[in-house]
Amino acid sequence: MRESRRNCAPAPTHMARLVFVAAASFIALNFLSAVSAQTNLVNNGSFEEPAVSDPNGYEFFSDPIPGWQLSFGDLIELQRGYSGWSPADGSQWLELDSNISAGIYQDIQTTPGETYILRFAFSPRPWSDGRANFGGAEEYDGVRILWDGEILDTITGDGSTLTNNFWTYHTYMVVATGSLTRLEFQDAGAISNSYGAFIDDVSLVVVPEPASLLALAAGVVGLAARRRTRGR
Ligand SMILES: [Ca+2]
Ligand SMILES: [Ca+2]
Repeated sequence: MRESRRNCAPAPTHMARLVFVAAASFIALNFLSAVSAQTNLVNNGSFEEPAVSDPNGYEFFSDPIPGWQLSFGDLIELQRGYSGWSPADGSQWLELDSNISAGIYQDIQTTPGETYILRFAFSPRPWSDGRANFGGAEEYDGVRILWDGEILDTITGDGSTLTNNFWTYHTYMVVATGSLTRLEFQDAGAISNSYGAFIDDVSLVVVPEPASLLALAAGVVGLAARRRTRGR
């Protein structure tokens, strides 16, 4: 067996596989840290302004608030510790069904042709505040995400068994076609009833340019080569 194996292409050694895995992990980690180091282009993406001062933990604000404007709906509702529920980031989050269904948007300066990573947290509204008892029951809460007027995705969730916010993060790669791009979130719940989807921690960052990723990859190849030389 040993003899025939020698005549074939050499099987990757354990060390070679380890180096490959280490290199791939190194690239992935550096890519992620390069992305996270980018500036968040979304203004007030965590909905921390204006600060909710109502002791009940929720407040309705007139349109607009810092960074965000209504595309439809009447008021902008922010919550802060309402019913003991937790934010995804900071202290506050936004409810997309305030008095009635609402949509909010922000026009962001972008570079045509550039790729960005959009990320945000979504939670259906928990029913633990007795929502079902005061006519608030609906099958699901939801959010529709629009980039430059096009629907990117629609996410729905059932909060009927939740006792606290249940945040999930959603990430998209988007490309800008103009120097100003509209990012919009619309309520996509079953009914307009003043109970709806929560969003928080919205970010948009530039994807690191291919040139810097190539430099990274070159660095990894160099590292692997040095290891091989040392191993001989
Ligand atoms: Ca927040
Ligand atoms: Ca609703």
